[in-house]
Amino acid sequence: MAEMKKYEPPRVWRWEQDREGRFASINRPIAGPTHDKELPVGKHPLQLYSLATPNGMKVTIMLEELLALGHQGAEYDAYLITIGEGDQFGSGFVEVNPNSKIPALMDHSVSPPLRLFESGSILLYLAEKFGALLPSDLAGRTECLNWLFWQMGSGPYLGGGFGHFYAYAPEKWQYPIDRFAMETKRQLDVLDRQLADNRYIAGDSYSIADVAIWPWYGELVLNNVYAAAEFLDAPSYTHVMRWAKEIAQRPAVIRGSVVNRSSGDGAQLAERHDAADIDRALAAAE
Ligand SMILES: N[C@@H](CCC(=O)N[C@@H](CS)C(=O)NCC(=O)O)C(=O)O
Repeated sequence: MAEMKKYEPPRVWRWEQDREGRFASINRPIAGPTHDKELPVGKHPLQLYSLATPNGMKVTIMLEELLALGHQGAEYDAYLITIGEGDQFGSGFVEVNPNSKIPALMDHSVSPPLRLFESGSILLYLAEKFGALLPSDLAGRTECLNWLFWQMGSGPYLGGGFGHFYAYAPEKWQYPIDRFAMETKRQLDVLDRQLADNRYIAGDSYSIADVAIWPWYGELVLNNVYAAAEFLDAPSYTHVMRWAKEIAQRPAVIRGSVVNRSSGDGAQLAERHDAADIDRALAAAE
């Protein structure tokens, strides 16, 4: 194991722009745009600016689920935001999401158009707009939102914590990997216990809780995130595994997962403007 370098924090932290690391070229301690760039606007009511990371997949899966349910108002154009090249710091993107992170959505079906950022806010907005994937009774709705917000709070320990130090950091350091593997396994156990008694995360029906949680925790146990399934002993979470495999088969999940994907194995579709774009991308990958 590599020793962690001894570090004496200075009195005031300063930004060293030449620091090493996979995200060193895009990480900044300041907000706001770095360059002027307008966003394209297509023909549909919903305009998505995103990338097929787990956070991005939540929204494309949700939109494909809504279309599968027959909600034509959920038609969307999806444009690629390449975060590794800093597209999230373009002026047009920052106007939609001042936090400079994908996914970001504009709803042009209302006047004036509405901006949406934070995947949880986007899922809740779409669920309410179309009356879908969110139980309408108080108890069901509350439990669904408990789990939606659980994902928003827990995900950064998996992504920014475990995933960063296990897969992306310049060296493998035991201290942060131990700390975040412990927390990630605890979270998987939380889900496993919930899914032991429930078919879906929030009960008997598939909901935005599943849409939010699957791209992170389902994909993690299926070994599609961080190549860490063996390290975390994913097969031991039998209920999470059962649920992850079931969700992975849903046509809307298969369709939504390829949108705004421009690298990696399997089907890719940088931009989506209608259903046939996805059909073509899936057919080409067969
Ligand atoms: N809490 C946010 C997290 C979004 C997020 O972290 N997006 C990442 C990609 S998965 C991103 O855009 N990173 C670019 C950056 O940090 O500059 C959400 O759920 O929407």
